[in-house]
Amino acid sequence: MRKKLLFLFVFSICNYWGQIDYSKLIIGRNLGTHTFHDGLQTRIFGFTETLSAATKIPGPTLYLNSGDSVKLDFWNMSQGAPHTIHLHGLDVNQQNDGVGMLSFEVMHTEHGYYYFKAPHPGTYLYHCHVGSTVHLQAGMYGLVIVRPNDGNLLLNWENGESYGREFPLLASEIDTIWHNDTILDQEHDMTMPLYVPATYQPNYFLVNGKSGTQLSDISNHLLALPNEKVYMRLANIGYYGVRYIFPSILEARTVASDGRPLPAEVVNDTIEVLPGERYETFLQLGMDNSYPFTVEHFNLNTQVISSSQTMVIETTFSDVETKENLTFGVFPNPNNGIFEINEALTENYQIYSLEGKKLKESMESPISISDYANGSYLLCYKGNTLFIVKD
Ligand SMILES: [Cu+2]
Repeated sequence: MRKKLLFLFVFSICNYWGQIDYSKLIIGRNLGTHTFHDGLQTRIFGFTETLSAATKIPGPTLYLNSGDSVKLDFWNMSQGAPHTIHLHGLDVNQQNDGVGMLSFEVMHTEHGYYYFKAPHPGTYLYHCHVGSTVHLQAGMYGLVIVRPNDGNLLLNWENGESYGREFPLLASEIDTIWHNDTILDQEHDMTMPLYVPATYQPNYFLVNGKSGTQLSDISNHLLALPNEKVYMRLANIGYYGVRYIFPSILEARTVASDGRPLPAEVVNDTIEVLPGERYETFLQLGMDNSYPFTVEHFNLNTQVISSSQTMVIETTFSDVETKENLTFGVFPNPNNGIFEINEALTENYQIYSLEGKKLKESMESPISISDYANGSYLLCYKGNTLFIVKD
């Protein structure tokens, strides 16, 4: 009996660690340059995926599937300070949690493995935990996104709600005085203060590493198809609060926080994301060309808003990334105007002209556009938009 138990124990251990579903090399570096919207350049620390890649704010997003056994192979190529990877919000054990004194630090030219399971779909963070807030402020942070277990790109969790496209937004800020004078000029001084100073006064406010006029610049518009339902993954890794204010027409519904579904969705156009928090919010786009929204950074002690910036969701028929994993398709190609959706209909579909006029809303199957003029139309179903052509 005892032998059998021992065998089972050894087998289950081997099985647990033997099957790595997701393995990734991450490199920590102390040499990077960040350019702000006004042209100011500052040195940063950061994470990259390859030795030749430039260090950027934020670091690479890690995309996992729920249930994955994950191995991160972390190399410190920093020319000095030790680094770690703290997996913020993920249920990892202490050894793999990346809090230096409680697990391990990775020294210069050395590497270490982080192992964990990712059972809950959602939005998470990772950052270096050395000096607690100090290396983080220097630029060592990024997002972890856990998808449903089948890797579905367009569903928030198993048996969850589908969407046409997602936009992860990671907010942060930089006080260039503290950043340069305290952190980067004294990076080898282990007596430097490990907390956010009372004089902390960020002068650059970032979302996905972009600041100021960059955020509303056309090159940084978030592109979607008309009528898509989009999923915002709103995260904050700064020390200020962040407030997103969406236009009411987008019917913002927040359905998850910190990697767990909320007991009930919260319908509110304003979503506050405090340091370390993550929220997941649906927006229903219409046929307008653009949907500007506001992002504010505010001081947590005084509530004073230090920055108010505009970002834009733009609807377009071109330049939108192709979807590799659309949740539905149609057959046959509807060039004679009669076709079906390749799954049992559970809700209405809508057909729009390219000018945005709704031509039909129905659950009728097969779908007929045979009495429409030849040309392209949009078929919207479960938050996804598909082009259909009658010729
Ligand atoms: Cu570090």
